[in-house]
Order: sequence, then C-alpha cells, then structure tokens
Amino acid sequence: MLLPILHYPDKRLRTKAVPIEKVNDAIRFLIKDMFSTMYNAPGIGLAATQVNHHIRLIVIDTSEDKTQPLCLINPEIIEKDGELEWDEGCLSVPDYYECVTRANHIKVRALNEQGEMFELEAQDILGVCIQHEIDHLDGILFVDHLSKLKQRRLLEKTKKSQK
Ligand code: K1U
Ligand code: ZN
Repeated sequence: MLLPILHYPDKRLRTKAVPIEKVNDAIRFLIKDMFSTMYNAPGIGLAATQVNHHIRLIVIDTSEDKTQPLCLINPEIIEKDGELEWDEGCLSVPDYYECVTRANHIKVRALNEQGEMFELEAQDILGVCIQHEIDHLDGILFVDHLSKLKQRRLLEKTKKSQK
C-alpha cells in the first residue's frame, strides 16, 4: 500500500519520534508499505515521520538497481568523523535541492526487521542518507541546515505554490 507523504511546512514533520519497543508484525507491515512508498516516489530513503508515523524507523536503498533494501529501527549514530558536502533532496520538500555539510563517515547501531541488533559503517550517499533520515526522526529537515535567507526564500516559494 502506498502511504501519503507529508510536505513542508507541515508541523507534523517537526514531531520527535519515539523508540519502537517491540518489532512485531504491525511494524513489519509498515516497513513493507514504506519501501513501496519510497520506491514509487521515487526516493532513496524514507523516515516513518514523513508518512505520519512518529516512531523511530527508516528505510533506505541507495543502490542503482534498487536491490539493497535496508531497514533501520531505533538507529543511533555511535561514531562520526570527517566532513562531506552533498546536494540533498527530500520527498517532503519536492523539487528543491541544496548542498548540506554532514559527517563523511558514520557508524550506526540499529535493530533489523527481526528485532536483532546490528552495526553498520557508512560513507558517501549511504552515510548522508542515514543522517538525513535520522534527522527526520528528530523533527529536523535538511533545509534547517541552510542559511536563514535560503529558508525564508523556500518558505515564500512554498506558500506561493500552495495559493
Ligand atoms: O528522506 C527523504 O525525503 C528521501 C530523500 C533522501 C535523500 C536524498 C539525497 C540526499 C540525502 C537524502 C530522497 O530520496 S530525495 C530523491 C532522491 O534523492 C532520488 C530520487 C530518485 C533517484 C535518485 C535520488
Ligand atoms: Zn527527507
């Protein structure tokens, strides 16, 4: 099932998501729908926050042929270093791309769909995407990393297009 994606400046995107206590079938159904929604958009990542579920769950697939689905439940960045600039987009901010500086290399700890803990090291687009999606779980959008001037221009453009 495809899920509706919340769009900036919807205030629900500012909700801080809560940890998932038990990885059960309801969570696994949501994961399946989130992957369908992400691939259909199309996108390379999606956080539960974006589909109005305020729990700490993200799905990602940065592969070219869409064969490497990755699900992270209760993800935590446990190490980060370096800096990297990347032109980011967001399914909640359609048709808007801007350069953001993030850590170049991260180590993340999370649960998988079976509720088992794992650790993953990531860099380049995968590392950027994980950081972008974890920001969503904390109610942070990539545009928050931009200058106040760029944020004001985006808000004006969004309000005009909504009229
Ligand atoms: O969280 C989201 O809104 C998804 C977002 C993830 C992301 C993209 C770029 C840098 C950081 C995080 C997207 O997927 S935007 C769409 C996109 O980048 C894309 C779409 C189709 C093919 C390739 C990329
Ligand atoms: Zn996003």
